[in-house]
Amino acid sequence: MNISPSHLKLLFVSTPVGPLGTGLGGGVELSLYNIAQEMLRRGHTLQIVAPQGSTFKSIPLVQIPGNFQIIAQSQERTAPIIISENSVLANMWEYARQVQDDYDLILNFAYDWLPFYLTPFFNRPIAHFVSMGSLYEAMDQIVAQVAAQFPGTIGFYTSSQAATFNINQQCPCLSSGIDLSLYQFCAQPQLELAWLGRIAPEKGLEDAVAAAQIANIPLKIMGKMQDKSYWEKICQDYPDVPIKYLGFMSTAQMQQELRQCRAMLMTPRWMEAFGNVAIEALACGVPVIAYNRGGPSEIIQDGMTGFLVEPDDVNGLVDAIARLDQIERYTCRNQAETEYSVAALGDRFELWFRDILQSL
Ligand code: HBI
Repeated sequence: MNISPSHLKLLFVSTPVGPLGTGLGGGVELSLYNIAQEMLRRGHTLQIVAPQGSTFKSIPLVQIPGNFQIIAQSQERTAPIIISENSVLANMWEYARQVQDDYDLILNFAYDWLPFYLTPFFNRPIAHFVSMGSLYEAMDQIVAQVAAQFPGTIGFYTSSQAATFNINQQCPCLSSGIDLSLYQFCAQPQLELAWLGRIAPEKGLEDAVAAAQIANIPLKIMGKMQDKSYWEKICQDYPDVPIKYLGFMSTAQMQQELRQCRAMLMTPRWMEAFGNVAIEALACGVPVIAYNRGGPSEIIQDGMTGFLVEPDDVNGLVDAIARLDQIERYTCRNQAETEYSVAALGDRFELWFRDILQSL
């Protein structure tokens, strides 16, 4: 295939769990936006296919109607594949099938079985960016099948995330990146802590609240209210803790709150594939105290840009909070600039795309 080295025509197909810009897509929304913006900045042609109601300022977007996909993390490991009638996932991929010849490469952002199953039926290469660790058998199986049939086309955030899938080949780990110009470094924080993420059981918010109670430091909570009953139970279990829920905010508003904090707590119950919120904190100069599992364990430099704590150990969080004076806040900002800029991210994705196209 004659690909001009400097110009690619890229079709990005979104996560089907909700419109882009609502926060329902979690960290993968931020990844999708940043990668798309950087590819456009580099002069590539790009189109995003996303559910109706998506808003991504300044990026070309085709909005597809249909019913959202249920979130994969709510399924049992042996769950069957579920596709609703008028499925937005199926509709997005029917659109991709119709327009595929206008593009050199299709990049899939959905953590769903269908796009993987459809891969051999397309006449254009499909790269799959897998945004979570292993969650259910049918997905593990189809991911391993596509990895075997199309080596190099399955990309992950981190190697610990990739390791949860039984794929016996080295897969590209693209890490992540953010637009650092949106995050202002803060040298003199307030006496408060931050917690960011979808309010959902897999994020372990109750541990951060428990740690804030013991340390007696106010905790600011930001992110999409995904599971209201989960939130209400935390409020009942911890009635007198100084916590404040600020809602799901724009990056500008969120970083304005985040940058003033002494530290951010990351308390994932599950194997967090990456943890974009960790690099957002580092970009503001905010150290991250995280459970030592999954993505954060590959991001945080223990004792330098935060602390890695024994998973599910609330007292470990409290001990780390007491040691925050050890951390030089500018070291956090510096790590974000070195490893997690959008330019570094764009280099990693461009290299991945070229490797795939050259292997055809
Ligand atoms: N569930 N079915 C499904 N499909 C997705 O693309 C998906 C999801 N759950 C969560 C999610 N994507 C994102 O929030 C994470 O990948 C970050």
